[in-house]
Amino acid sequence: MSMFCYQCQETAMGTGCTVRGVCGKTEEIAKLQDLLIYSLKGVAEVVVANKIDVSEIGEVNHALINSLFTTITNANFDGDAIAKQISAILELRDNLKKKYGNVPVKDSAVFTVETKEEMIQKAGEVGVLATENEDIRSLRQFITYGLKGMAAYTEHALNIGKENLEIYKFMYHALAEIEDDSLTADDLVKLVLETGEMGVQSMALLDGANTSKYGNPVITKVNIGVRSNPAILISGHDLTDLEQLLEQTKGTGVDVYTHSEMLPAHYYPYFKKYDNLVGNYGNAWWKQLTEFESFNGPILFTTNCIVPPRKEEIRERIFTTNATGYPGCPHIVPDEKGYKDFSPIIEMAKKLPAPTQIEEGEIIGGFAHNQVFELADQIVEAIKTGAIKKFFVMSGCDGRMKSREYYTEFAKQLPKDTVILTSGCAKYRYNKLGLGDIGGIPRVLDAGQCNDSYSWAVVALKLKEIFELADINDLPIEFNIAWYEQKAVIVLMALLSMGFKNIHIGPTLPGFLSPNVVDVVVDKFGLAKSQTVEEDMKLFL
Ligand code: SF4
Ligand code: SF3
Repeated sequence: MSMFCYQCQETAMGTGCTVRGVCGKTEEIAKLQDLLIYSLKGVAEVVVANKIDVSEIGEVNHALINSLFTTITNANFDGDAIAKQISAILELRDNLKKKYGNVPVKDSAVFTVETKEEMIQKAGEVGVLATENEDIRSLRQFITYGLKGMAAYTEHALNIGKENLEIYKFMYHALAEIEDDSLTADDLVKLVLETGEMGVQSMALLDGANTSKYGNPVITKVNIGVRSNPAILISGHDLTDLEQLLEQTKGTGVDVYTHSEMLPAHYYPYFKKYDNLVGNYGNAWWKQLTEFESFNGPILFTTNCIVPPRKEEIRERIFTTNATGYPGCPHIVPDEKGYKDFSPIIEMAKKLPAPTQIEEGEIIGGFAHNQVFELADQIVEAIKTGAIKKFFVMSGCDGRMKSREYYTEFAKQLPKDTVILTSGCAKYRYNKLGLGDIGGIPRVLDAGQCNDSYSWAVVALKLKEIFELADINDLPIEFNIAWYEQKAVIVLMALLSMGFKNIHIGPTLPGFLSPNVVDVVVDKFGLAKSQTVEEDMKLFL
């Protein structure tokens, strides 16, 4: 076995990628990512052992979240960039030791490596399989993946200038705890829930950051057709990158289209003033190889998910920023004021043909918590009269697996008195089906990106209050979540920590959950795997 990774839903055979990632990750990238995580554990050891006040170590906090984010599925395939990041983390770790003293003895806090080869060799000793007990390994990885998702949301908030020091503090604490061999499985289950609680905080932080800067999302119809100008496609989740791109393309004759998880940007009032923000092109991330081809113009990745481009012609049009990276693709870094120079992308766009139309029409979204609260009377009335019998939270991710057709079929077969609450790229499985409305309320309500799953938790709490229920699980809300990468893991953990029970996830259970850990989550939280559409329809209704 040359590598081992089982962090995402597409992991080979449902158990682990051992030769090459299904995502395209090579042994080298997998190992460098393992070592980056291990280096972060060393930093955490130093911070925790020395009781360092996190408000004094801003640079380390930011490197921590950026590094965790770098290891998320489909974010970074650039080995040189990851190796550089490892060296930077080790330098920060050693500077902390010099400044704060009290060096802990754990290997993660003292090991040294110089070259990429040494890094790869060291990684062989410290990867996922270094923990022999499969249940402890499972819980440690569950927490690690939750932290990765949390880091992504925290970084987007940071880009807007918003931070919550408690989140950093928790991350160091959790990374140090998962290095601690004295912790039992029960201790780690407790830490899973604590991670979920902090996940709620990270989504709340990002929600606050996004809405304070860009306004509360409002109901919006988004064009899915094209115009005749040359254009740039922006993908990922970072709204500050979109803002800078729109500012820099203003008046240049270059249009901007969103892709995949950037679609919800259209819902924010702030972006409506840009008349060159034309619409959303294409679908979820996994369709990018064909959609990038017909888009014709350059593509900017602000976060995952990158699919390694098979054609050189497409690779040449890809730019990355933030935690993303791909070998040979220009990576745009901000100056000390946070300004990113997107002029190479704009210049490239001007020389390329306009996008080829692949769809036409509009899709509707913008149902984040504030907008839903404005419709509260209408929704409560519809529940009371029985016009709406049930809500189905179908947030999460989309992916390549054929079995994900389940979600389209499930949406189609849901009775007409049910409403789908969605967020994340999972929506592309049913947001163009034309499922109609119930007295003016669309049957698919899109709150936004995966982090906006937070909105559905807020809405559920509000409904619990309105209907004066003792238990949130007494609401007519079912959860049928599609997961793919580690942001969905933190969303799931957050829901569990909030007390939501009987959540169904699919298309498969996480490969990183060992049989015993599966038993615990089934027992404690009623977590279940989605079955066939027919079986689940019977069960839910
Ligand atoms: Fe495999 Fe997923 Fe890991 Fe990629 S991220 S190597 S597909 S488990
Ligand atoms: Fe999608 Fe990658 Fe998870 Fe943000 S963009 S939800 S998969």
